[in-house]
Amino acid sequence: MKPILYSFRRCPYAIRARMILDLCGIDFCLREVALSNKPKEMLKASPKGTVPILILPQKKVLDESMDIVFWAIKKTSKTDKKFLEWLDEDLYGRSMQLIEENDNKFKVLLDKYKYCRDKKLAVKYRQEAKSFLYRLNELLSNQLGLCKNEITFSDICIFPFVRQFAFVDYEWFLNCKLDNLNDWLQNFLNSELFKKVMQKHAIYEH
Ligand SMILES: N[C@@H](CCC(=O)N[C@@H](CS)C(=O)NCC(=O)O)C(=O)O
Repeated sequence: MKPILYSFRRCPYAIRARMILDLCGIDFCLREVALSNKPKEMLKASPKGTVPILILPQKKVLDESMDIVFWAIKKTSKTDKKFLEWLDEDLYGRSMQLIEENDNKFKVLLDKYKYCRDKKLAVKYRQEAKSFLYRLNELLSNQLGLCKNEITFSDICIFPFVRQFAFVDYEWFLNCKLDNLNDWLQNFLNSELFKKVMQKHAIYEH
């Protein structure tokens, strides 16, 4: 039996999970949910009701995107040593520092910026979030990925959030002259991996 992934197409945490699962070559059954009408079985498996959720064949439930990421990396590393390197202490430490800042600070400001009705306040949140973008841009000034001279899991885990932020007001983003970050963003947007995980699926009938 394949693992089941409860997902929501545009959710950045779910995009993160789908990209890693696909990159790691893990075959899974996708269940697209409407956040306004979550399947009972999904809520039974994880009452907190967030996506993504991965249900493993032995009914083990992973309901945090980073748990799904590490489960996929460990599973696939048995056959491809490249993924094992992602878990090396130094790379892992630097990656997690960025991902935690993304999830705990940048994402909060992103939501405030994106959903704030007061234009002045929105600009204030955008300004506060900008320093993280500049840091990412700086990291990309002499290497292809955020933590190494190639794309690793931190790039995949953070990209969906930068994408969301950039497209709130793409003209503003372009005016920031975050050229390295914009190139990195465009490479992801044009990748087969991203196009594949963004394919539309009918809502899971329950
Ligand atoms: N820490 C969780 C966060 C997941 C999360 O907040 N997902 C949002 C969608 S982007 C969600 O499901 N929210 C529940 C809702 O809107 O009802 C993770 O990393 O998986």
